[in-house]
Amino acid sequence: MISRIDLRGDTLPEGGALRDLLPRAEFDVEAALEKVRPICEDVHHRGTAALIEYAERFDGVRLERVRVPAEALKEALEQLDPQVRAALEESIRRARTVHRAQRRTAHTTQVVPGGSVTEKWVPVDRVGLYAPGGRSVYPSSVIMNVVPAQEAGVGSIALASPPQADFGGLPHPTILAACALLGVDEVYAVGGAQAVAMFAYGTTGPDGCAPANMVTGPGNVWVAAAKRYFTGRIGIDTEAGPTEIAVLADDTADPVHVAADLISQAEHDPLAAAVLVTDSLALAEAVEKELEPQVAATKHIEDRIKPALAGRQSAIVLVGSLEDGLKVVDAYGAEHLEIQTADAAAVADRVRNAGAIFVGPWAPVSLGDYCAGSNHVLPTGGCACHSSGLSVQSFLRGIHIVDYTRDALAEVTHHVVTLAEAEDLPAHGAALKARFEWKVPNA
Ligand code: HSO
Ligand code: ZN
Repeated sequence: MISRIDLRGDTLPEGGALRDLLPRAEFDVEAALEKVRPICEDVHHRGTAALIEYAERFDGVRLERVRVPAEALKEALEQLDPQVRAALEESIRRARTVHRAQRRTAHTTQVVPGGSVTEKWVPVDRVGLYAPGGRSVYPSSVIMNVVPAQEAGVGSIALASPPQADFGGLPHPTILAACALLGVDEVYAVGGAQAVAMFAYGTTGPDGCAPANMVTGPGNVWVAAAKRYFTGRIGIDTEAGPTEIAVLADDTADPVHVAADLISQAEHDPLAAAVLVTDSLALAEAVEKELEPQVAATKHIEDRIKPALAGRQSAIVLVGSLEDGLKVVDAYGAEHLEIQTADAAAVADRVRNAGAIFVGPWAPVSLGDYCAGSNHVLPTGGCACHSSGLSVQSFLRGIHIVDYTRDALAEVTHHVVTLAEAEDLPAHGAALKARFEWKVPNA
């Protein structure tokens, strides 16, 4: 059901060469971009009329309007199963606790007497959040996007999610209920690339949506392509490819837990990746054995879990030592990395590349998906080597405020002039000289 990559006995190659030995899903955003471009431009030119047309074409729904009425949000919350409501509330509470602690305050550095630089943190004005529909109706992702934006102080938050034929053209009721719980009242029944275009360009008219400065949230390859299309014009979180779990485990790990955790993320998508990295052949064999009955006992077997585990993006990677295991997980840069080894905290401490790290037997990825307090919007496809998961910081801009007195400027003028001349930009230097009767200090 899952292939093996045996790296024992070899000296591991470094960096990119090691990464090339490891499994990864094909996620061709560039190819999708071709199809997405005309859709985005159509939304630009025709606004809501285009959105209504795409809802019919892609979602099979004839919409009168795209803005979800306030009563629909209220009703979705009233009809929400009380246990689901309690679980969502707990998830929100924990996420708020963690994200509130991430807030930054302004900091002033006195560079020289009379010269200071302050860094202040300002939230973006308006954010558009995307919540997928179809196979992935995840109210938990609404929480993971909305909470950090709110805690950052973003003043205007709108959400888009595809219209569902089964729910009278509204987004899924649990998505609406999550919005109501979080106090998000501007919601659009718009899906896919067209939702990103709606936020990027804005639309006018009675159901118009004001343009947003940023778009965040998971989605399929079309959503990722639209985010790439608008990068530069708006801010994005990440392009969010298929989910990945890597488990670094030794012979102390419980194969039942490891198999269950691999399956848990394989459940998302046939392209989801499940990778076990271990120095224990006995564990590898036990996990392989354990996968069969556990897969057979769960739900989305044929359409997602089996293709995900059997796909080229998943594997059991055998390594000669835990040291090599660490090199492998760093080269892979998993979205989620579990450490199931002796002294797991010390091993976790040494990991450099991962979206989030789950330490020891009692912190499975599923906990982080819902109720750890951590964020589940994380870099995929190896982007953990350069990017972080969604946080309060994602929605803030750090602005430097430069404040110098006359004396402090005079004291450094000769250095500025020298550098300006070295760069053949004399007018830069002249901007300072114009303020003084120029004389090289200490000359
Ligand atoms: N594991 C997914 C998030 C998710 N899981 C939503 C369940 N619902 C990507 O981090
Ligand atoms: Zn998940």
